[in-house]
Amino acid sequence: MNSHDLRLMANKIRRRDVQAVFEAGAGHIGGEMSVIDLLTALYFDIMSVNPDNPNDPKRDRLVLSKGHTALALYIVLSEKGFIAKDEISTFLKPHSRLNGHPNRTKVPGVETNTGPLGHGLPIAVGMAKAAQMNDEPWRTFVITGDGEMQEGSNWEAIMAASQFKLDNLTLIIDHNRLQQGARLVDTNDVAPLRPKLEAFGWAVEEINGHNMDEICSVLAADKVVKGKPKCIVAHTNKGQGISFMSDDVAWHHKVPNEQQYKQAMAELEEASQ
Ligand SMILES: Cc1ncc(C[n+]2csc(CCOP(=O)(O)OP(=O)(O)O)c2C)c(N)n1
Ligand SMILES: [Mg+2]
Repeated sequence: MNSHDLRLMANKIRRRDVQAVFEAGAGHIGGEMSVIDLLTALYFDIMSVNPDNPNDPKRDRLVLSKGHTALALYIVLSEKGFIAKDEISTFLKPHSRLNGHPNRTKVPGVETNTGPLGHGLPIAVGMAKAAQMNDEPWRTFVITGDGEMQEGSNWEAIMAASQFKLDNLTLIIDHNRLQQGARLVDTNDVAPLRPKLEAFGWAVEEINGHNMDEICSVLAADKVVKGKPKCIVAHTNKGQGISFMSDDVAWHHKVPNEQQYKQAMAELEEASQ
């Protein structure tokens, strides 16, 4: 897909996400809007995955460590063909397999159960280590929230990845400057992230996490730095694409009312023209 088509796809995924949150009466809309461009680029440009064979041993792996934004992943997986598009309307309903956090035993294409923050990166380090030990070429990607980087388990995993020289591992930090109920700067400010990761022996790049060209370029296989794990600090906005949600901590898990829903859809519709 070229970057124009990737942008249209991300816009479509945003609209489906807003509709699903509105209909379900729950979700993590802010963090979903912030991660959708990253997920779209990964699944439609970067990763080698096969919806007809979700467990292909040679597939690339994506761990969505910020599992509270599962809905965004479900919609990407439905657009990619892993699950039916009309299944999205079951999100959070009784007996649906599309729970508030992703479950690998239920949903094809989900690599790891996540939700408790701070677990995805350690698991991804294990995946990348397995590929390295077996001399396999597949890559492991993991997306964490920036608030999530306050979890100590991440920093143990960061040390291990560097020690093991896991250059097949890419950590993408969705750096939207907000966590639940507060700004990072007012709680436990992990920024700036680049010098910390570099001090731990990682190769670090900073990008605009809503610019498709930048995302695709930085994630391309030819950007791998031999012997070093890679961290992409993706500068993003919580609520990206919707004016009244953007950069507002209230929209971590607030649900739009009917008027807000209509306005959000109209803004996204306009951006797709
Ligand atoms: C270990 C753990 N503590 C608390 C929570 C509750 N929780 C869910 S999302 C969230 C905030 C996450 O902020 P961030 O990582 O910045 O994600 P984003 O801004 O992308 O939504 C919290 C505290 C959790 N899921 N896991
Ligand atoms: Mg955040």
